[in-house]
Amino acid sequence: MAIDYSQLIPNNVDLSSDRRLQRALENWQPRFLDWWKDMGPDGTSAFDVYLRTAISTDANGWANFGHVKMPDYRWGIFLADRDPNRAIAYGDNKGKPAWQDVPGELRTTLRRLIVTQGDTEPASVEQQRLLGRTAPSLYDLRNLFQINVEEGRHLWAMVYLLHAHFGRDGREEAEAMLERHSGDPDKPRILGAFNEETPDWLSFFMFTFFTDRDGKFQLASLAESGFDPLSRSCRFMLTEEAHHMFVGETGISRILQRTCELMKEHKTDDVRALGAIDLPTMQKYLNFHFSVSLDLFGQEASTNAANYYTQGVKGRFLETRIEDDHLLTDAAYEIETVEDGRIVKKTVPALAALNERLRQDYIDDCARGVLRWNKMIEKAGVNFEMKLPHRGFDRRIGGFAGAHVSPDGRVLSKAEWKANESKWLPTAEDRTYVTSLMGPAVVQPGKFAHWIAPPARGINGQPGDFEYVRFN
Ligand code: BYC
Repeated sequence: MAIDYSQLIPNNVDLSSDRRLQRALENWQPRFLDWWKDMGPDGTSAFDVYLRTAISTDANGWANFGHVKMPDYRWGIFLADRDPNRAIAYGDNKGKPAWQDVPGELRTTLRRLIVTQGDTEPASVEQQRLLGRTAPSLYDLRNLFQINVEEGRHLWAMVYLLHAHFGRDGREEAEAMLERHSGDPDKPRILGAFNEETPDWLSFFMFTFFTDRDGKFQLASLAESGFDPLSRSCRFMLTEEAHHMFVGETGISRILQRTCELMKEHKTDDVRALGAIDLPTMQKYLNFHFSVSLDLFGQEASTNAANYYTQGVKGRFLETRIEDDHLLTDAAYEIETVEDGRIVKKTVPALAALNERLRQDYIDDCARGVLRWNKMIEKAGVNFEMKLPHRGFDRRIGGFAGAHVSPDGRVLSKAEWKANESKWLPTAEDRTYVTSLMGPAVVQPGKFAHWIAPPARGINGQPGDFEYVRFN
């Protein structure tokens, strides 16, 4: 369905036919814009940015490019088209028609999941708020802003669901989305990773590779929801998510490329002396962002996850393509956890292990990206391999929390951990070094900061010296 841009809130949900809902969202809109002004990309309201705006939800319509001032971006409500025959694919309600309204008994559960999902979107914009000041190029600056406006739209997607389906509670939750802030000691964001800082572009690219990828897997699981409006919202969000992970993967790849070029050219590993980011530092940032993102999948054995599945609220990644009974009542799954100072395998009911299964899907996906980085390093003639650390490394949530697990999966004493921590995780000195490379922003079209290679191609086929952002 085409999106109606003539309205204050562009949408493809026929908003004008529900005056009450329309008014409620029109009341929320200025509050969102105030939040964007205060907490969104700093000092950017006059910039013209070459952005992609969705004009319809079909394959051709969501990639429409042009220069736009970000506060004028048409944030709106877009759901993927409805399949009138869609049935719930799993759990106790398997085979029943998908719900168009929230079943009373699932109200609290669904609200909670939607709030948790929604909360991450503005959180990431807050985390990235200052990065524009130190962008390594106009191309990268534009990509940052594209991600930021789309995260804003993803917040709109969840706020629409709250307003449309959860009455007063939903409206209150929508307000609270703008009141919690990333890293705020009194009102923090809900999930751990979204209260960390994203102070530099290496962190940003790692975040968009690892943490946005959690978004991909969580959204895909929620796209299997029996609650059809949630499913349709997530389906459309996923089309945008792919670009965010592309920015992360290619961003890291371009830093690696530059580092390898300098290593070869100057026959040295010490590229810090040459103003680039050395490979061991890249590995430490990877370790940090991977483990923080693994925590986002929750506990290995979770009754919450089992209930979501049984009730038909949240499915598995690509649920309908899996060949089994989609009930899992008799199935088992092997998880790893720490017991008596050792990593042990335990077989638990598959229903309880759904968070872990999704985490495994995620790890496999991350590993494919790391393989591509390693191919690039190898092709550059450098002998170094980036590695994902063990799933138990530096965890805060689940069975590994509190244990000291090395990147290669050994349980260590506290003293051993302390003696090695600075080899595995970014130290204050590493962070100071990386920060020292950042900024001021490189704003000449076609120019790039010294520590990163140019991209292989421009956005939407644009030439290398395209003016992606005009500062006015
Ligand atoms: N931090 O039974 P468990 C994205 C809590 S990213 C803090 O395992 P469950 C994006 C948990 O809430 C995708 N607390 O929980 C990316 C629970 O609390 P209660 C975001 C945590 O429910 C980049 C307790 O521990 N979307 O879109 O099975 C940029 C027990 O845990 C954490 C979603 O997450 C944590 N890391 O699983 C922009 C989807 N982990 O009940 C955007 C919606 C767990 O004891 N959320 N806890 O009070 C969910 O599906 C689930 O809430 C979780 C947790 C998977 C997060």
